[in-house]
Amino acid sequence: MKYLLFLVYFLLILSCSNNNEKPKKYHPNTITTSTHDFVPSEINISLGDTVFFVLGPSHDIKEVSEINFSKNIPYPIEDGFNIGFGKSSFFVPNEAKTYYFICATHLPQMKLRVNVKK
Ligand SMILES: [Cu+2]
Repeated sequence: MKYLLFLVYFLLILSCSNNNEKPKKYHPNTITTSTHDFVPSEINISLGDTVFFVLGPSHDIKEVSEINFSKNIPYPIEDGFNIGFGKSSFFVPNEAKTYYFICATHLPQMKLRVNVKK
């Protein structure tokens, strides 16, 4: 009887630990999307660090100039960084400066600053 109780207990533990409700754990430098926001909307990193992106299906991301960022103009920087809708990717900045990103669909709300220090 004790053995049976132990077995039931063991199976219960096993079934609880195997569910898929655990929150996904990403690298700390990961930008995700929630409703109409990048999460976080600003990130501070060091030169040489990698920023990871996990975008929801209704969001894309484009690098824009500081001026277009402040004026909510979704015109991308030529040869700038961008990711398509719902895609995951990563970005390795090669300069210590602030990089500006937007999701064109959800301007003026959906913006991201990546501050890179030396
Ligand atoms: Cu968006």
